[in-house]
Amino acid sequence: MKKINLNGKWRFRAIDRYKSLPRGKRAVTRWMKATVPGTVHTDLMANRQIPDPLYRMNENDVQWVDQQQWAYKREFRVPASLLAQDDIQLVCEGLDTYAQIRIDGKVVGETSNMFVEHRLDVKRYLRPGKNTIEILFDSPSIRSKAIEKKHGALQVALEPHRVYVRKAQYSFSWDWSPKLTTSGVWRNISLEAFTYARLQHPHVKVLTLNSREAVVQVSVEVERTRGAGLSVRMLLTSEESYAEQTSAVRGNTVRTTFRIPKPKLWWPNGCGDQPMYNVLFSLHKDGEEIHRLDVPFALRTVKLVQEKDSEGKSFIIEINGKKIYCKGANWIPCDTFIPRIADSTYKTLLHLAKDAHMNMIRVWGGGIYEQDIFYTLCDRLGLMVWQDFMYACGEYPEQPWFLKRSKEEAEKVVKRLRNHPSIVVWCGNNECEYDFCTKNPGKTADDLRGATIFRDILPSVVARHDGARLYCRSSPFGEGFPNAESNGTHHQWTVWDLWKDYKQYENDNARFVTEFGFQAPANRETFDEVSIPSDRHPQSWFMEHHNKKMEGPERLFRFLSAHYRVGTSFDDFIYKGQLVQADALKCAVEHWRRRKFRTAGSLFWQLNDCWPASSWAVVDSGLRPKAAYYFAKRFFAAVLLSFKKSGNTLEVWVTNDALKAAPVTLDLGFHSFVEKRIWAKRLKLHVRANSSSKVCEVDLLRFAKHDSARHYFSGRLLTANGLSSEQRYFLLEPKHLLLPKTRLSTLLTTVLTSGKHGEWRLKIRSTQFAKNVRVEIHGEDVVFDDNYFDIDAGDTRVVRFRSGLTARELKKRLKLKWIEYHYQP
Ligand code: BMA
Repeated sequence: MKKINLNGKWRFRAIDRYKSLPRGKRAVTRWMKATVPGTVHTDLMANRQIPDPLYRMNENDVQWVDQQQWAYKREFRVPASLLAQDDIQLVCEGLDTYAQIRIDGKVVGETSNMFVEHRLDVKRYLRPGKNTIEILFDSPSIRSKAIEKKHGALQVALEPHRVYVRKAQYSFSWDWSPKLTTSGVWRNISLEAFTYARLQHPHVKVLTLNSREAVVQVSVEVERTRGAGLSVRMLLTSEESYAEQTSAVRGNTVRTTFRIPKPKLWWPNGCGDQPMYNVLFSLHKDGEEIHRLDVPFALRTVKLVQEKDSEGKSFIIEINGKKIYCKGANWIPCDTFIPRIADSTYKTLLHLAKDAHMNMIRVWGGGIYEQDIFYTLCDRLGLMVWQDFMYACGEYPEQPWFLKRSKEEAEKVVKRLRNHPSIVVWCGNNECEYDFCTKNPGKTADDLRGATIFRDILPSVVARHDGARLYCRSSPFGEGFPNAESNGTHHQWTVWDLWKDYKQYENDNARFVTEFGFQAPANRETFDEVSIPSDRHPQSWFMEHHNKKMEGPERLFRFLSAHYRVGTSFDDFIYKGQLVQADALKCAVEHWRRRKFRTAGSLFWQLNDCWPASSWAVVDSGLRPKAAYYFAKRFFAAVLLSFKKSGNTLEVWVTNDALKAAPVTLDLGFHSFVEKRIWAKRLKLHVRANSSSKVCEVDLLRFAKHDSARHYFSGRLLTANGLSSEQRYFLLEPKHLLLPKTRLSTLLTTVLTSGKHGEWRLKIRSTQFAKNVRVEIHGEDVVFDDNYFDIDAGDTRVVRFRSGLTARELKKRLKLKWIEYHYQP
């Protein structure tokens, strides 16, 4: 196998065909420098032809970009030795989207699906020496609108023509995404040449698995041009095991079975390790290796438990025979311009997810089938992946050409991703049936245009080419109404979207919640990067532009005013706005975790963002966590303490996600804001493995004589590993609490100074009760081990972080903020 990489320096220009340019703007038809992989927008930016579309309101001024056709070209040299090979393929891992590919002026292929790899046979077009490749991109919007005109508009949320084009749907705008419809060579491009044969589509499938033995079926397809005497060697390795088999190539597939004694199982984060195995496939011709593929995999089983019960039917994911409560978040593409996303962005986000005790990430259906690094990291970090197919919020065409494209896409995607142990669910789409049935009362999911794809095509592709994972028709989906609470999966959007406040979450008894969420502004530094000082007001045009939800900005105030005192300071708006989001997600998750396993999953909307905005993300596009991220670290804790008010009783619950029982100590307290503790109680408990139960009740009437604006309850749960969970219960909304004036003093110490980043410990002491203390190192992006926490009167709190700054610098830049009402007793 020989490879010529065609990434790197290209040239590009507009083709003067569509004239819809803004007045005064001339088409950019001279050749300019381009970078591949990339997008037209990022190349135009690099050539100073457009300003940064994410800055201020620039998005509005660059809408002409996707109304043009664009040409990309480069030259490359073909050595004679390459032409001597049997077959030469142009491998385009991703073309966005309507592309015509030419070599030396001759059309070698046309593509119309950005999600999949295209391989084109190009040998007959190549000459020894210099060759030119040119790729012409048609306007995705103009093209899809023309197709829509021909075939008719479907019932679709947002831009309706988008469903006709197999392209990331958020790129046509979403309720968190700007409308920046991209084009370009967005993944690697290369030439691959081979003689006799090459390997493709490896598959490692776990047939049976128990503690004594795993049986795995290993197969690979062989694409052949000619030749006898071919064989495939399959070498299975792990830290301890080694096994090998060689098979002669007869048909198109080579298959064998391996038995692995004492298998090491792959577990979701929090339940065990993620040991990986590997199969090395090597193809030999007359004893000489001509191609090899290396395939990491892991051993685990997935089962969905759907059993009838008093509430309807369960929806529980079992891994290796153990029920797993799924904790996590929804994932969207982490930039408007995907090719510029660095690997480090994936690492940062997924490590943040793991550190917050998440074990599942849902790749949402309006984005992309993610880059390889995403799945590799999820495999290693124990993050189960709920993988949607890329269809969202609408009907989809059912013309034969579209169904064919859907099937081919699914086959390529499943074959590409099926060896990743992290992927546990394939899901047909996002909200198509739910949207349709809501808008068309009396109709069923089968009446949806596109049902053929989600009901028939996708599950049969999954069964045929994978066969070891779950398939769900949509998220949400279940029997009866697609968003029923009694069975299947559920999206909870009454709260926030329909303007209801978060306490309503406690009335939702869904079986597995794949979406619910609450908006909050991004962090100050993230907005600062794309704004000017006059933009930095909660109600500026900028802030409204950077919130894509209809009436999103208004809702931020509605919920802020329900819980916190409202001012117009920008910083206060961000700080408190983030606290409302954090409180909301906490309320929901704690409720659903108490219901374990009647509710068996809580995935909030959304982990990340694609641009600087007010949105449902808990980590903003600058990769800066919002308050809700730190709350998630606490509400997803393996052993969680939570309070639930029921009449005049405060129920105390312990939820244990560990697969082991745990002895714990529970400390309860009742405090005033200015004294340490008025009442205390200690309980020694034994919490069962993988369970949730009410461990005691506190009679609130006993405390009725104390002013509810000045007192609160606290709880601390200690396991053998130390503090596992901590809670406070306030009798009133924060806006009505009579919080005292307090003084916070700090002490900074080094834990470790070796390496690039020193490790620091910051002790914070508060004279009186301090609510939601935010620690910040001004101008430095620091992720703390905890933040936005409360400190009881006279108590000390320690936070840890890493930073390369000196102690002097850190002290200078240290800023603390908390809810100050300056109430003087
Ligand atoms: C659901 C998602 C997304 C959307 C989000 C927030 O509908 O599936 O389509 O962005 O809610 O409104």
